[in-house]
Amino acid sequence: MFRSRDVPERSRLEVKRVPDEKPRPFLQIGRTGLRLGPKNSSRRIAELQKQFRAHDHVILPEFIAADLLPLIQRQLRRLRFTSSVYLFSPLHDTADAAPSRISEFVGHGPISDGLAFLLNDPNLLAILQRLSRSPKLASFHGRLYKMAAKTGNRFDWHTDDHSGRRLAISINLSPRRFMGGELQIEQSGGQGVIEVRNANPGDAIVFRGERPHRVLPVKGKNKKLALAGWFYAAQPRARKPATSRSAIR
Ligand SMILES: O=C(O)CCC(=O)C(=O)O
Repeated sequence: MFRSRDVPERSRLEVKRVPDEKPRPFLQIGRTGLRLGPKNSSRRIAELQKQFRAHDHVILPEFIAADLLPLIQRQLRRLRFTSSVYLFSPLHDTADAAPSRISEFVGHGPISDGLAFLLNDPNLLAILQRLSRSPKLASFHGRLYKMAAKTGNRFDWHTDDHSGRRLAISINLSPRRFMGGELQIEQSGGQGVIEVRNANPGDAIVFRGERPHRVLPVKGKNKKLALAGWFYAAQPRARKPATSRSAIR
């Protein structure tokens, strides 16, 4: 559980923006399954481990490879979205005293099951476990969400350190580049807030969900479509429904 003494006043923390870069893809899911960069894997994993330890996240460029992404995006067009609102207990600091609010449109369709299958690949779980130096990662569960400027949804500050969640991921599946929707993560030791964008469709951010984090609203006309979820210590049990849910389309 999140403890008040860990939390400096968030509004006073400096925000460091991680510049958009285009490093070579290393770990990818493509039409033929999981792909790991052919050369120097151990060196790349060591670099990623270092980055993860220092910054509480790593970016995996083109995590969904170019030969698979358009097929997924085609399926995403057929998704039915429902709106959900989750309320989290306040993170105990003076800047965020109100309950945190996660307001999202969640997509349901066969593609959700397909992506869940791909992200439960035991080899992927083992690599991410190594990269993040997590204890055993046994399964993945996530959901597809969309954010648009006109609906104004955002994820307020919250933590994901419950229900056996050990590691978080957010994969950008948007058909077009969007503005806003950045992920901010409060770093440990009062080091400030780091702001990350997985700007290119297919890119993923793997991050320490136990650190307080939030997603800023999307701006402009293009929406954000993402698969966000968690790697768990065990096979997840049946989940509770959201606190409010209504079909919108
Ligand atoms: O999609 C993201 O960037 C983060 C999502 C998130 O914070 C969550 O699902 O709890």
